[in-house]
Amino acid sequence: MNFSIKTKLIAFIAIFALAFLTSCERKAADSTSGGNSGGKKTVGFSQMENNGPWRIAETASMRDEAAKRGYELILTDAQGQTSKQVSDVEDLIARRVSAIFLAPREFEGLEATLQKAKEAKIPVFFIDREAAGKAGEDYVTFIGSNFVEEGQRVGDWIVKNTGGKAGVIILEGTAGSSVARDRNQGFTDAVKSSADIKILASQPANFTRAEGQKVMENLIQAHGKNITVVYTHNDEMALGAIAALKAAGMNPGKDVKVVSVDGQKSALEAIVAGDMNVTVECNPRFGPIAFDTYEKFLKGEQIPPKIINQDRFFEASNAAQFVAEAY
Ligand code: GYE
Repeated sequence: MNFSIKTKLIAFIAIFALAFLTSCERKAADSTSGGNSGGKKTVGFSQMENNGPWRIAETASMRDEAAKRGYELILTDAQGQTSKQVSDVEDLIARRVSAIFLAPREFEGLEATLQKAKEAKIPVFFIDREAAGKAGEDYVTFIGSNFVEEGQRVGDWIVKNTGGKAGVIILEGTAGSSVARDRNQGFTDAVKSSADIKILASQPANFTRAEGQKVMENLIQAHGKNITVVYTHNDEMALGAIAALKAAGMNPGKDVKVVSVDGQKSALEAIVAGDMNVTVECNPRFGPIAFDTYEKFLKGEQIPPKIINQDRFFEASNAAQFVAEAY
C-alpha cells in the first residue's frame, strides 16, 4: 500500500514536470519565431520618411488597418535616407516578421536586402513606389498608382488648356525614385508633339514644400515672365511654387498654370481658391489593399505582379466636393 502511494506520487510529479517543460519549450519557440506575438501576427512596414501630408496619411492608413485586423505592426522610418531604409529592412528581417510592406525611396539599392528577405522566407510587398527586382521572385507584387499615366493626364490637360503654347517649369520629386522618373516621362510624352510647349527648366526639389519654394525662386530669377506653366511631381512642391510665384508678384492659377499630382487637402483648397489648376489623385491610403493582398497571398491565391490604383482628377469644377474627405 505504501509502495503504491509512493509510485503514484512519483508518477504525478513526473507528469507535472513533463507538462512544465513542454510549456517552457513552447514559450521559447514563440519568442524566437518573432512572426507571432501573443497570438498576433507581426508584420513590418518600412516607410521612407514622414515629411508631408501624403506620407503621414499613408503611415496612418497602414497603422489603422493593422490594428483593425489584429496585426502587430513594426513601423520604421528611414528619414529620407536610402541607406537607413536598407538597415531598417534588415532589422525587420532579423526580427523575423511574417511579412514586410516596403515603400522604397529609390529604385536602386535594395537588391541585396530583398535577397536576404527571400533567404529568410519573408514575403515583401512594395507599396507606393517601385524598386528593382522581379515580381513573384524578389518581391510579391507592387501596389500603387500608374505614375506614367498621372504625368500624361497632367500633360494632356496642359496641351488642351494652353492652346499648345507654354513655357514650362518642372519641379521633380526625389532623384532616383521610380515615381519622379515616371511622372516626368508621362508628362514629357504628352507635350512633346506640341512644338510651342517649351520646357524651360526641370529640376529636383525632393517632394518637399520648402525645396519647391526655393528652387522656384531661383527659376523665377532665371526665366521670369516666360514661365506660364509649373508642373510639380507632388502637391507639396506645388504649394511651395505658389508661394514663390506670389512673392515675385506673379499670378499662380491664372497667368501661370500650376498643375500637380496627389490630391491632398491643402492642394484642393488651393484649387478652390484659384491659385492652382489641377491635381491628379495619387491615393496614399494603402492599408486596406496592402493587407487584403497579404491575406490573399497567405491563402495561396495567385497575386498579379502589379496592382494598380485608380486615380481621380481634381480641378476647379469638382475640387470643393472632395476637400472634406482629403488628407
Ligand atoms: O506623390 C509624394 C510622396 O511615392 C507616390 O511620394 C509617392 C509620392 C507622392 O512623397 O507626395
